[in-house]
Amino acid sequence: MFVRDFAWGAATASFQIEGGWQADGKGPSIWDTFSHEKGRVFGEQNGDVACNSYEMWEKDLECIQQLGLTHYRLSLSWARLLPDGTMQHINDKGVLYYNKVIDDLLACNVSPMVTLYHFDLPQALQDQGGWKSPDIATLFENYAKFCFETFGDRVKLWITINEPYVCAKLGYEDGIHAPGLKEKGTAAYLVGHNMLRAHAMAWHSYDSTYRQKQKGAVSLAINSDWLEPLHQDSNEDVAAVERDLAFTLGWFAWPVFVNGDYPEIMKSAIDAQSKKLGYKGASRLPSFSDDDPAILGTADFFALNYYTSRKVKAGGGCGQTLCMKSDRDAEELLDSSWPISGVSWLAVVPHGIRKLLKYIKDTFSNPAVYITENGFPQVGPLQIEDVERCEFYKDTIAEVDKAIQEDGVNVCGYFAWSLMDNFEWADGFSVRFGLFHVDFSDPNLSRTIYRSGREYATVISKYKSGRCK
Ligand code: PNW
Repeated sequence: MFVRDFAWGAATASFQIEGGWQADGKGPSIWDTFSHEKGRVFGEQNGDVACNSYEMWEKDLECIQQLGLTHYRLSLSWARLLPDGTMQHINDKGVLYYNKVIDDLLACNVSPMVTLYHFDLPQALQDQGGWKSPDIATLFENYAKFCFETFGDRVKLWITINEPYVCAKLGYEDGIHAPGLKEKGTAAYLVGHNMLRAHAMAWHSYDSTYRQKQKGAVSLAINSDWLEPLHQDSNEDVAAVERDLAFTLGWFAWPVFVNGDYPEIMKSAIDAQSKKLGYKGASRLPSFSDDDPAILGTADFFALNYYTSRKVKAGGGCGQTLCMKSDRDAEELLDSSWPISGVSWLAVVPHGIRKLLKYIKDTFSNPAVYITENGFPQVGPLQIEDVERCEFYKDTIAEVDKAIQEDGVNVCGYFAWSLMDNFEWADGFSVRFGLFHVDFSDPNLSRTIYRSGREYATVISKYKSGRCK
């Protein structure tokens, strides 16, 4: 059963919805740069306008009210608040904008969950090395402190960094997200390392300076698929699952929740591969030193983004060159019995969320868990009657319910991705994750509720009614 104070939310991210990319003194972010380059995003689309939430926040609020959400997860645009990423210059208009959003939410009895970083680094910081530079951790800490100071009297749930795995892998290994680098087998580990340092410094500063007064909670959002061996009875496949989990969920969850360090299996696999390929120099996976902030214990809850599941077997590397895929020596496959959604990476596997939640409970000492993202994409012709997505949410929420009731997982909230159709990164506007449809061909960018939005509202009102009139 979902308890009365269970958080029923929907999530968005600044770059994906706001537009106003140059409005009122905002500085450019790496996604502005990236999406303005040819060949990066589907149809050469960009986030210049997106859902225009910068000007149309009231419309978003109407959607939030229509769903009856108890919580709304949004992210702050670092470059809207601090145009060059540093405290040299504070953009008051940006502060005003987020103050209004937060105040309006609270006036409607909706609690904000605020992400500080959701993929959109100020370009000025990228120009100084971005997440590859160790200096980024202090710059992020200063930005985080500024946000705690400015908004923390009203915001009680914070996410420092959204999906460090996706930032590092897609941005620096695969090159399909900003900043579009393909420095295989090296940069992503460094980026992940600096993200962990940055996250930990922000958490420590909240803990020492703001917690007592503001009484909030801070975590980082970790994305993970549920992984199963291709053949249950194959020891090789079982071992491949363990490696793959270490390289995805474990990469960020081990340091924060288990022992302050990367999983042993990840460290040894990377070093073995370096040796095999004659890679000279320090380990490609940096180690934490005494000068680094303590990483262990720097999360007040577990924030999970879950979308899909995979079957795993050993192998699938990239030959004699360095790459993460060879390091992990695990190949992810789809199961033919799992339906594929509109996008190739998202197989529909609702039972995976229950298994993953149980795994998190058992592995990380039964933490409080917020499911900070989960959703289903639509591509091709618009279907306002999105029956497949309705099934997806119904089945997934039922699995979360079982995880709570039967497995005793301490799930505190569920956030659907996303409140409305938006800029889906490299897929532009061609992939729609919304509970509301946004008509991007209409100058008014009108929002229309999907059937899944109506059904989600019914679910919410069943458990909690009358919060938002
Ligand atoms: C998450 N992939 O990112 C993000 O947090 C959201 O901003 C995004 O819109 C949502 O999932 C849906 O994609 C991902 O290619 C982006 O595997 C790409 C992938 C996974 C997650």
